[in-house]
Amino acid sequence: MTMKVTKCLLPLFCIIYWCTSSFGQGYQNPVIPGFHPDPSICKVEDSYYLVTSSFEYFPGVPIFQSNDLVHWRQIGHCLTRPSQLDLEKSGVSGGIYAPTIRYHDGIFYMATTNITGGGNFIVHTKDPAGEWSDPVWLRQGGIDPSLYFEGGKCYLSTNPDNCIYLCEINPLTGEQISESKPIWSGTGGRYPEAPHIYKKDGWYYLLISEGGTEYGHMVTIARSKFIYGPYESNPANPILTHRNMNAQTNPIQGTGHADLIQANDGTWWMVFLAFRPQSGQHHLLGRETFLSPVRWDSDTWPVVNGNGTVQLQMDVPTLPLQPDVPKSYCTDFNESKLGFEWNYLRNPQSDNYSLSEKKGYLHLKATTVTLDGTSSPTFVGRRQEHIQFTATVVMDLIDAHKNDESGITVFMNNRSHYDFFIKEGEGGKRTLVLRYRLGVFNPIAREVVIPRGDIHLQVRGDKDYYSFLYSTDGFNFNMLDKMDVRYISTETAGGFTGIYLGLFAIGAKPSSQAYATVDHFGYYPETLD
Ligand code: 6LW
Repeated sequence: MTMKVTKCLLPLFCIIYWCTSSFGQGYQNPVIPGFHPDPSICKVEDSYYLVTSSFEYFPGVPIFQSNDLVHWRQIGHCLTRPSQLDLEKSGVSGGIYAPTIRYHDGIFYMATTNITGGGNFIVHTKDPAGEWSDPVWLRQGGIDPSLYFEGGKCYLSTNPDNCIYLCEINPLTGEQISESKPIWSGTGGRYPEAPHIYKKDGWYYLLISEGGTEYGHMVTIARSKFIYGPYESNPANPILTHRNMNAQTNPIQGTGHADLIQANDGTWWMVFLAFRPQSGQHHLLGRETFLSPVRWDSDTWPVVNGNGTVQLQMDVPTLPLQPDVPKSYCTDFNESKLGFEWNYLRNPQSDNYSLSEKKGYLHLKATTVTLDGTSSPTFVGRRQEHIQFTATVVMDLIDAHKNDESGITVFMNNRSHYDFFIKEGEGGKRTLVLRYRLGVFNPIAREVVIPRGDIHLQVRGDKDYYSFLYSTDGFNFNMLDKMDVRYISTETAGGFTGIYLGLFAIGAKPSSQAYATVDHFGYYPETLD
């Protein structure tokens, strides 16, 4: 065990990267990098809480906490039990769509949609880092449920029929108390969605997104003296978009799906999603969470960062920036639980994963469920958060028979992934394989013979390629091959998610007793991209 701890501290295996923290002004976007779309935010005293969508991954709806809106720390997930989150058979970007988080009268509420089954629902808790309630289901259809509390009432908005609808509900039972009424269909952009209502200076403001979650994405706003309208559109809409000429070469694209928050010092801020194209017009990291200051004077419309565009490096005054805790990207599997960054695909079979068989090792039991279907394979992964990174895993495959396999996958979804793995051959022969799944194609790209025992598998990401390297000693790495990022990008693969780096084990036969022993896993960014 001492050996393992020492190994993990070696900079070659694990870089502990100190997040930039300062007390000056300015910050780096995205504030939560990697696949973290559809952010929603609320505040309790000096603490901010933020949730994002999670689709076919389990647990669902990661929740983050911050004191300065710039540095976010994950404190858990809202949906941790199968009774809250049934992901059975959820295919590409099934499962959990956009969540909303609100705090009212000592209770946190999170409303979201399970698109694969059940529709819109709410869970609640008094402790956002602890367990959340079982769901109460909502009658009003559409997606992107949002809650607005006022005077003992709770209003629900969603977007059935390409229009934002509003009704009154009981958020603890889900019961609908008033008829659903259409209130605004936006400025004419496709997919009016992501509604949130705020009250300011005697006006109800209705913030939505339009244009779809692609290059035409935009945030628009309307207001009314009455909650059910009529809503008048802001003449300066959209208030945030990168679809125009002034953002043509901006490395951030697809800005939309926003939520607003007023800090205790009176300043207003917007969190929203966007993506960072690479290798031409392709994005791999999914839609990420960004932050922008908002100027919102009395009785006027909100203005996002001056002209409705944002930058990676935001040179603006911030809240007092808190010194961040050092962020470790290395997992040595010494703890009794995996960190919050690790997720499963759909509802996992818990006895296929163990951290207790051998101290300091993750055991992955091979099953016949592959990465290509809609059942839950033996897979546990973390997000790619940076365009340039290196990830190294040290692992072995035990008690394997012919064609059992285990390794690391660069996984966009069940139809688009690159798999790099140890494969058991005949008579003790063992190979290392690079295989790709691109739609209906599933060929082996490369295969080499390797010795038995621990092997270091390394994936390096850059703007254009994923490179796959291996080593038997952890110092000398050989390149097996590299694969083009574009074939598994969102533009090619479709869906709403981003790349996961996943550890997996697959048995060729139901009788397989094979399991992988994972010694440690290091992920580190090469640059602060
Ligand atoms: C989400 C919708 C959207 O529900 O994408 O970009 C959908 N916005 O509001 C899935 O994330």
